[in-house]
Amino acid sequence: MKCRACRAPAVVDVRRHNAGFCRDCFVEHCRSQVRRAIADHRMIGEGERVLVAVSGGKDSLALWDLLLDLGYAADGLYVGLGIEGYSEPSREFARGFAGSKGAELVEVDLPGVFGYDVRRGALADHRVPCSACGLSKRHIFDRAALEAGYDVVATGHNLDDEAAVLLGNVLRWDLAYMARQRPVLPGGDGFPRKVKPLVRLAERETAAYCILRAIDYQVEECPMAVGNRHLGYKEALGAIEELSPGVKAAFYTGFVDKVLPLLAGKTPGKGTTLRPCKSCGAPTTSERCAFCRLVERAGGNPRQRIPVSAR
Ligand code: Q46
Ligand code: ZN
Repeated sequence: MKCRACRAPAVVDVRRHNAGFCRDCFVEHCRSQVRRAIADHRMIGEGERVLVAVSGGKDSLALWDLLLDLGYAADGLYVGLGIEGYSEPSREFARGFAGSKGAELVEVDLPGVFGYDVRRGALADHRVPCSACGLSKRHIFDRAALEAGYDVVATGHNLDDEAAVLLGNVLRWDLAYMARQRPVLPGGDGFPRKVKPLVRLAERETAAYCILRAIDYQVEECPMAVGNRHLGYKEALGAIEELSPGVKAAFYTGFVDKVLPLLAGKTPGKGTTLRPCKSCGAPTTSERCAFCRLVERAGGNPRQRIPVSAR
């Protein structure tokens, strides 16, 4: 197979585009997909400071690399989840990347700062681990970004992630969740803007990107992911994509272009009054936010501010 752009021998094939790419043209393909996502959805404005949610995996490191290459002022934020055998090596991949680029990595360690880990938080708050983890990460990304003056938080959700979440929401016709599943969540009311610049790239492409750019990343799956519904949805969509290349992208982009505009006004919480959490000041609908309640149940220490240590 030849590269679609320059006719050199191809090293990566992207079946949904029915195209192969050589190394350089594939990297350029990834850049142009990210450039287009950012432009189409007005994700990042000129001169804005970006905080990239970095896990040490392929998606977040590819995202960070792409944003830096496209000239954005992008720092990383790594949240240590205290997951044995997984969190520490993940942090080392994040540090390794930051070191190789001379980029700034901010670190917040859940056990060190808040006195609990994901497993304990989940048990204490009667949640599955991914729910306790997601709640903790969202809170920390939001607070850290606002406190440190970033304009926007960028996450590494790729096309496969978004299509799998969408499938789950569609199977239940969960209109409120569907309305929130946007490539950009606008900021305001005490929340930073949140963007997903990788929505036009599949998981296989972000992995190939890291390999071709010699980016070392955590290849192990999180041990807490076992039984996660979204993994099943991803597999199901993968099987459909095999039969019909391109259908996954059509499913997701069709939703964004045709369905999301119809869901305006169905966002959960719309019209409810937010007030500052009594413990941490984050916007919430109750006296104390869900994060502070989780921290307390897990026997940890709620914090007024998030101490970030830049490396
Ligand atoms: S890190 Fe956290 Fe993921 Fe592990 S516990 Fe679940 S949500 S699977 S992105
Ligand atoms: Zn709080």
